[in-house]
Amino acid sequence: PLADAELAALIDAHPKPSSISEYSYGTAGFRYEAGLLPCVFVRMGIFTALRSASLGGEEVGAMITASHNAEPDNGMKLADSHGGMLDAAWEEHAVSLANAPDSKHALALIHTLSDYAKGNHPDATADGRLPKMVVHIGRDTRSHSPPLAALVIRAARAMGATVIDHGEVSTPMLHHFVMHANGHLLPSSIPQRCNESGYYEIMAMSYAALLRTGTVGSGGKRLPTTSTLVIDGACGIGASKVDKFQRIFAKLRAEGCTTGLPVLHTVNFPGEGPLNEECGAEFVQKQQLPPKLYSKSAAGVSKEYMTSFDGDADRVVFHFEDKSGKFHLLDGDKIAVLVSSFIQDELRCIDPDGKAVKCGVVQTAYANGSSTLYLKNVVKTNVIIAKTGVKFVHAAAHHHFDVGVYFEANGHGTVLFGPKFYDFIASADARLRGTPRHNRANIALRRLRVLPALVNQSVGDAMSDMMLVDAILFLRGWDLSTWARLYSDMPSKQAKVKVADRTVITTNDNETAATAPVALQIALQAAMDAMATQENADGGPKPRCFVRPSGTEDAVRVYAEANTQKGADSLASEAMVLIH
Ligand code: 16G
Ligand code: ZN
Repeated sequence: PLADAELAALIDAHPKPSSISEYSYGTAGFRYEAGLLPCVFVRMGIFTALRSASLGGEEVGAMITASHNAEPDNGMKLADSHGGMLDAAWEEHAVSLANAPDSKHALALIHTLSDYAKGNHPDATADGRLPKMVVHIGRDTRSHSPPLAALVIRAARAMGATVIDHGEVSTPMLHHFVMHANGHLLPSSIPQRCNESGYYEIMAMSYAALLRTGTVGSGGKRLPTTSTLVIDGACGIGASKVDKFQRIFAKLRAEGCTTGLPVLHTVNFPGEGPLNEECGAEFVQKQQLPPKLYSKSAAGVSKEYMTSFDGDADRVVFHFEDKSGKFHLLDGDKIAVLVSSFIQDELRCIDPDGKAVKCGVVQTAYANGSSTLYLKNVVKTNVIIAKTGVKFVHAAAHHHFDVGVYFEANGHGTVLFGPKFYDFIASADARLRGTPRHNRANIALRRLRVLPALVNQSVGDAMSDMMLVDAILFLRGWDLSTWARLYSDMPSKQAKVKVADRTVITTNDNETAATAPVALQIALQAAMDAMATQENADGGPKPRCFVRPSGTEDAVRVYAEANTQKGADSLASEAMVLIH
């Protein structure tokens, strides 16, 4: 029996604001100005409990954050029991519950969902009670996050759920906790650690193990230009967490593990400047500009080796200033190239035909054409273009590949390792046992073996991606300029157009072409063809332009790339005119 009266009172106390006609679940959950959210958050506290019950007591999570948005916004990302994004069918239930007109309608829905949960798990339900429910809650550093989190917690408890409140954490940490809480879903080679210190420990140990493989025979060189890594925390949660993580380095050093450890110098802590403003991954990647450094400790800092996180630390990009003071950005595409070529090279050291494990990269339409061409022609890997948004690229990587690397150009990404990869490691382990440690296949095996723990497989993770990239650069003996030179980005231009109704524009599955209005795509294609003739570049990627309705904002987005900045700008302007 549910505590109907208590639930109704909570729902009634937080009615739907009159300015909202319908809450929508965007690409990454609910995201609104903080003042509009109490209504949704109460209902999502109830909802997460129901989701956990529907999975027979598997643990789920809710993260309170608006990621790279400005400080006044907040939002919620939901984590399913495997640690990844909420199941699509349940997104619809979440939306229905968020929009129920009053507590009576909401309760009807709550009863339907709880009956469904009971029906699915008859063994787990005693005297008509719901199965066990466990909900993990995390929040970012926004000033309104604690009261909003308190609402979610109250509502989940009113449902009878056990709530584990992790306090201030990054989004990927919350996803990690949920993934690790459901130990039976975790590959056996990954140690189960469902708390903050365990999260750091797994990452630090696997990172150090990866560096150590550089001391024997192959690679392992830290250049002076990579000895200090400067981390722009976007004045958000990531900065505080890197600082805690860094303390483990001190322990490693004390234990004599000094090989190649860089100094992590964090700047832009919470409170030092406005969240995500003129700093952080979103600003740096979209504006193609270096971040403003708010911290006092940033004075005179070297800009040769830098990263920027976004406000909830699930995105990372790298950047540096060269000797002439010019700014260079290494975005998610560059990370995909670095990581996928590294993994593939190591796999080939054990399996020269590359047949045992199917590797591939998932990108979105925003991936720079040069990166796609490089992946296909130089890395010689499979490339799939999927719809924008982590839930889509993640699903594609999981579905198509045994080792699936996905990165959005904006810096969100990770690597997924499937069962065939783990089998491959187990059989290589048996075959290579007893071979000398400097044997290249033996080294490759030790490198590959630690990756599933170093990488956060639940979702993109700025800290974990940063450590992975740093380790690969160390093993390759590269700095950011060597990495940047792998290929040159095609000049590109992004723009957005406010329209009365963005839904009149529809696209194909991966958003590379518009399907309606029909005339729009014909005109875009003509513009691309004309640009190709005009620029007349041989061999390289062709000029490209696409438009898509945003999944997070009331606008249509435009992307264009060409062989010159002028060409990209003019293609984008043509597209903007066509949309108006
Ligand atoms: C969300 C997505 C991000 C995507 C962006 C596109 C997640 C966690 N985040 O922020 O991956 O690039 O939406 O926004 O999925 P848009 O649809 O407004 O262009
Ligand atoms: Zn984010």
